[in-house]
Amino acid sequence: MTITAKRWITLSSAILTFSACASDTNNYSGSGSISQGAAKTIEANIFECENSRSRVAGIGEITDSEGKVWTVPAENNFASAPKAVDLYEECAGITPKSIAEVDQGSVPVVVVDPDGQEITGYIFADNYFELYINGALIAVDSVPFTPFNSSIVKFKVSKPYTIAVKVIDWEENLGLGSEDNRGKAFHPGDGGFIASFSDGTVTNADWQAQTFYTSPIYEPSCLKEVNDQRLSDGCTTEGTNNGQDAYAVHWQIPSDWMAQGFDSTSWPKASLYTEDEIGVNNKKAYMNFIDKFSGAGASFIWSTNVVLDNEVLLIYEVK
Ligand SMILES: [Ca+2]
Ligand SMILES: [Ca+2]
Ligand SMILES: [Ca+2]
Repeated sequence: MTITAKRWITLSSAILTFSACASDTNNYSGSGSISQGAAKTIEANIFECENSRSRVAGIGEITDSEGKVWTVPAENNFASAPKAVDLYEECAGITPKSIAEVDQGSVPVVVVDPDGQEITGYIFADNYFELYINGALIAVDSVPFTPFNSSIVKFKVSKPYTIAVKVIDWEENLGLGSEDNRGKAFHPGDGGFIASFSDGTVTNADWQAQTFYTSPIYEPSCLKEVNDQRLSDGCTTEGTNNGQDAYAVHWQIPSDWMAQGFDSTSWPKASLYTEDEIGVNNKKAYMNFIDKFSGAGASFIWSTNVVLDNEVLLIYEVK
């Protein structure tokens, strides 16, 4: 059998293309699983905004290089879990100018321990949070993506107790970790989480933060790991108009991560971010209640990369 010249060229270019892809993926040597390109949209939009404008909040699935399927931006309980009461939520027309205008007495109390202390929490997340106390899901954010909102929760619990929060920096380009923003079709959005509680607990560097989904990554060799630190500070955070082939790294979340007693001692400490870095000075959902956030001594926290880490778990034990 003879191979014509034309057929040989087609074959060899196919081999070259394949090895180029394979070597890019092989540049990644970390503990996660790597996928490339856009996810398949599973739900086009899980949130409708009546009185304002919101980015489309979809959910997708993507298959990694070994055939495992991952949900992006993250598995979540938005559809089924109780929503936190809104401090500020433009889609629902809830726009108080300060905490004094909020009827805090009407916020339902979730009982974790019947003889515990009643605690009020004030929360702002870019973009979405799910709050667990001692493994019990207290409430989830009422707005998954935008507009930016803020929340109030109440629960009854005895010390010591464990706060566990899943935070998601939502994405428009599912599986690609990006959104259409600042003139770029694939602009990597950023995250950020801040909260204070009436027992004096605040978000700070004593919390632990671990990423489970990092994207967009254009050159997997930029990723590093040191012990349990999943580092992407060597990776670009620039937007692009050609982000459709971006990589994403996924790590499996332990099923009992939110439980009291879960061993997170190897996780990194939370990284702190300023209000300027998160960009909240034009967000009324934050500024109208700033005395419950930075004014209460709380800091914005996330994992080590507030731009590229899109699904982050936060854990803190209140003594
Ligand atoms: Ca939100
Ligand atoms: Ca991001
Ligand atoms: Ca964001």
